Amino acid sequence: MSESDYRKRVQELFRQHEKLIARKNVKATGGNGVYDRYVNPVLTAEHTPLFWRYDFDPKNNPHLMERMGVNATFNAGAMEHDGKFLVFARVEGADRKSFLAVAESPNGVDKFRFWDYPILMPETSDPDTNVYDIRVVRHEDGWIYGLFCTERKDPKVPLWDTSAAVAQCGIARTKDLKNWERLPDLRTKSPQQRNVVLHPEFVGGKYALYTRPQDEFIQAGKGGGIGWGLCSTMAGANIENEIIIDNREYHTIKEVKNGLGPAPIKTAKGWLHVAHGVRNTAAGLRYVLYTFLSEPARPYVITHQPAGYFLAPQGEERIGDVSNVAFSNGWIATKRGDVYIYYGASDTRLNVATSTVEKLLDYTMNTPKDPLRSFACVEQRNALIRKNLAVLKTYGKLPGRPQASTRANPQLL
Ligand code: M1P
Repeated sequence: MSESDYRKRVQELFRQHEKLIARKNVKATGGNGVYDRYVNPVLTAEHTPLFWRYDFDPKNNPHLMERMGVNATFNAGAMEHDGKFLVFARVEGADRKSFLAVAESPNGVDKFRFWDYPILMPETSDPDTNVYDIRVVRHEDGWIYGLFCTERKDPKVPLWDTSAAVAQCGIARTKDLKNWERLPDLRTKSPQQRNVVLHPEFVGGKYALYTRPQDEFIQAGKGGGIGWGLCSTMAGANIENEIIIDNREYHTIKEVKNGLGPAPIKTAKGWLHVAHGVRNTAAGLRYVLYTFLSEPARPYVITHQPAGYFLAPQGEERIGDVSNVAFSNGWIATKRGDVYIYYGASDTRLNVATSTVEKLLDYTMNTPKDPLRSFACVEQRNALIRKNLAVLKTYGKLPGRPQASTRANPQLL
C-alpha cells in the first residue's frame, strides 16, 4: 500500500468509527409501559477505539491489519459522574480475556465513547486470569468501590482439566475513577463467589454485601441464591455469616441460579433491586432480569417481588456468544427520577432500557407475585380478565371486541 493510500485508509477507518459513535439512538416503538428499549445497542465491540485494535505504524503494520481484535463489550457497571453517564464495560479481547473499560455519554443512550485507556486493574499477590462484571458503588464512606468477578484456574483439579475456574469477588476503590487501589479479595465461607454487590450505605455501622455463595450452600441443602453478609472493613473484607435473602426456586425464572445486578436504588418505598435469574431449557441456560423491593432499614428483607421476568432477551438480543442472556450489573437513577438500565445481551453487546423510579416501583409493588402453580396462575390471570372485561365496557366499541362481551368463560360469570 502506498503511503498516501495508507493515510487515506486510516482517515476512512476513523470516519466510519466516528459515524458509529455519533449514531443517534431512538426508543423502539411499542414497549410494555414499564420501560423503553432502544433501537441500537449502546456499545458493541466496534465501539472500542481503533487504536486499541490496529497498529497505525506503517513500518510495523504495512497491511494496516487489526492486530488485537476485540470480541465483545457487554455487562457494564454504571454511574453518573460530573454530569456524564459512565459505563464500566466488560470488554472481551479476541484472546478471550476480559478487562474493564469506561465509556462515557452525554445522555445515557448514545454517543458512548471509550476513554483512551482501559482500566489497568491492579492485581493482588495471586494474579487474576480474568476480571469482569464490575458493580460500581459510591459508598457513604466517601470511596467509589468496584466489586468484580476475578477468576483463576482451579489449583485443585488434575492437570488435564484446563477449564475449571475459581471465581471470587475482587475489590478495588478509587476517588477519581482513574487510579484504582486494589484491596484483598472478599473472604466468605463459600468456595466460589460471583455477582457480589456492595450496599451503598452502612447497615448497623458495617459494610453490607449482597453475595452469591455456591456449592457449599447448595450442598448443605440451603438452596443457594442471593446472599447477604456484613463486614467491618473493605480493606480485608471478611464475611463470617452469610444468609440467603432471595432463594432459587423450582420452576421459576431463577431455578438454576440468580445474582444481584447493580447496587440497589434508594427510594421512598425501600431499596429497589434488579437481579438476574437463570433457568435451564433444552436449548441451554436462559438469563432474564427481575426486580424486587426490600425494606429501607433492613435491605435484606424483601417486601415485594413480581412473578417472572422484568426483561428477557428479545429479537437480536437473544443471539450472541452466549445466546439467550440478559444480564445487568449497572443502572443509573438521575435526580429527576429517570432510570437507565444497562444490560448485556447474550454476552456480546450492551443495551439500554429507560424507565423511571415511579414506574419501576409501581411495577415491582403492584405486579402479582409468582403463585408457583399453573392452576393458581390461571386464577390470578382470570381475576385480571374479569376486572378488565368489566372496565372495558366503559370504553365503547374496541377493535376486535364485540360491544358487550359474549366470550367470557361461563365458569367465571
Ligand atoms: O454467560 C452468562 C453470564 O454468566 C456468568 O454469570 P453467572 O455467574 O450469574 O452465571 C457471568 O460470566 C456473566 O458475565 C455472563 O453474562
